[in-house]
Amino acid sequence: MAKRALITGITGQDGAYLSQYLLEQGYEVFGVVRRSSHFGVADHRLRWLGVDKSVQLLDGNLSDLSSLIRLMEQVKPDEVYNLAAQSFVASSWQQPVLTANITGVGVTNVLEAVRLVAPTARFYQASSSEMYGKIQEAAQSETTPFYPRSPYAVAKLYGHWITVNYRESFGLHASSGILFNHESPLRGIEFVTRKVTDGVARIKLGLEKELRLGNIDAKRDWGHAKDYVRAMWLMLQQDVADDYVVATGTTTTVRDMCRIAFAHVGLEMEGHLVIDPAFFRPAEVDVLLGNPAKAKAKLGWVPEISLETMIREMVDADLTRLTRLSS
Ligand code: G4F
Repeated sequence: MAKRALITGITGQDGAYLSQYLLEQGYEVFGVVRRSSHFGVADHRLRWLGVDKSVQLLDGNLSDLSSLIRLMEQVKPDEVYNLAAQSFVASSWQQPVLTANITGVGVTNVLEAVRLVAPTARFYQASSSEMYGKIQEAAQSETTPFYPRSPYAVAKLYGHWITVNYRESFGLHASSGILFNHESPLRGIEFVTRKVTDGVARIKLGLEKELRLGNIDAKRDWGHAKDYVRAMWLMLQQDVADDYVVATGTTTTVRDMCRIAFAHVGLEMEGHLVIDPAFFRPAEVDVLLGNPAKAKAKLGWVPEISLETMIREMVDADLTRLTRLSS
């Protein structure tokens, strides 16, 4: 019988790529979606990957435990992937309580539903490298102490530890993937890589003249979402649940990432890039660099797509989209 996977956050970047990956493995895929009056908009990423007709979307909400309990009873999942969150760091200063409720306490709701209804299901929590914040070690691994620097990171830290706690308290097969930044053409426009690739495509097509960014000295360890969803799945195939850093092991400044995007369309970024203090954050994570040695050794996971290849793919996808829109 086909395995059944339930994904919260299925309409996001990772939810779409994970759905595609699990369908390729022969899974039946179910996704939790927040009810909205904007019918037909939420599943655009699933449509982009051509998997919208192959997944079943069900109404539910991370802040409503009873909806999650009902979904567990209905789906009877073998694997549960908790990807839903208020995931934009900058917004977490504007909506700190919502971020705490969904990105933090929401994890407990999903874990409770698993514990009460589907205790043998394997659980994946989308933890984040943002938890390292003001880094305590040059390359961050599973043993590096955390120092969160935003309401988002504080909420993610709660989600991480409640996952560890449910594993230790109730013996759930609950794993936490500490994923470093991961991007793709399906990335939301508010995140810096996609903002850059969209901006570069607009400038190339003559639709805009400038690209306004905040702190371009920040450094991130960027990988491709397609590679990273494979690591999520591998974690749930292990006999014993555990926590894993998923990263490339290379860090790059926003400035250099930007340069790759401009160079791809034959432009110099200097004439177009404007530094705008509006995009600076109240507290910044200056540098993130992951050490993925454990994921490599235990999961056999290695990233396959480089930053350069990914940024070029994103710029090309934005050029295609904008050309279609403006013709
Ligand atoms: O792309 P970002 O918004 O991603 P951030 O804050 O690192 O968080 C992302 O990765 C985390 C994993 O580490 C996830 F947990 C989280 O959900 C999200 O997916 O910003 C990256 C860097 C920051 O240092 C930011 O200050 O880019 C800098 N930046 C400079 N100018 C900008 C901009 N970021 C954005 N979004 N917009 C700018 O104009």
